Amino acid sequence: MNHLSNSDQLIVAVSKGRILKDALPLLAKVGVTPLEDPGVSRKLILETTDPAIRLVVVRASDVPTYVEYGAADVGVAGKDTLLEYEGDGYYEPLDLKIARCRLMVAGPVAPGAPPARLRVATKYEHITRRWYAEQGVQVEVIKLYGSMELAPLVGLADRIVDLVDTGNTLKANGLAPLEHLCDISSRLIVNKASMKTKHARVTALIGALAEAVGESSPWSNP
Ligand code: PRT
Ligand code: MG
Repeated sequence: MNHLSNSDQLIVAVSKGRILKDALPLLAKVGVTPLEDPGVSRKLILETTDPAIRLVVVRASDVPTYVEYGAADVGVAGKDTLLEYEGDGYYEPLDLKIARCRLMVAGPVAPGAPPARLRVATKYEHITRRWYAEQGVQVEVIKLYGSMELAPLVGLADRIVDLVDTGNTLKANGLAPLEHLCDISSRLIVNKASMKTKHARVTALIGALAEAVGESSPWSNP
């Protein structure tokens, strides 16, 4: 049985950090502004100016989990996070075109002789394995949780797979971009059950956001 009182309420999970920073102005355009500053408030669930929408601000890599399990109806997450998550328990109806960057292989500007088997350090273990498997290249993938750029400098890895925006971080560490895996931006994702049970609310939000990002055909492609 559905909780009828909940059928009109949406919970939106947004990645904290830079995605939240870019998502807040977009949400404001569709009438959704948190009543308390998420940067200051200690509350984990924030009421917004839309009485039917509440925000939860969570770690980037947790957004698809919240949405897949229906703890949030809708989420905002980087395509990098979604590709790494490898789940299909949600729809991905809209490219929000925020927090854009590129996922790249990078390595030292002046590399030594290449080893028989490259060691690649990354936070994106699955994406990296798939990428090199597609090329038929055998690599050793070393999972890191941050500061990938450090790995080649201290001999932990020959390459890294990381996000690049301006390229300044690579440059500052004597690294250069070598291969482009894909372009990244943040996406709107939707819980599959919510799409049915809260259809009107969910599609209204998708439509409003689509318009806000200049997308003409809102919900054409479930
Ligand atoms: O805390 P947690 O580990 O969960 O996440 P996080 O600290 O990585 O979160 P945050 O706030 O950095 O946001 C991560 C999300 O923002 C990513 O999943 C992307 O979808 C998006 N995004 C967009 C970026 C960048 N651009 C970006 N440039 N995330 C990270 N970077 C980093 C990159 O990893 C590198 O260290 O910025 C550096 C490169 O920037 P440039 O300008 O020097 O090239
Ligand atoms: Mg962080």
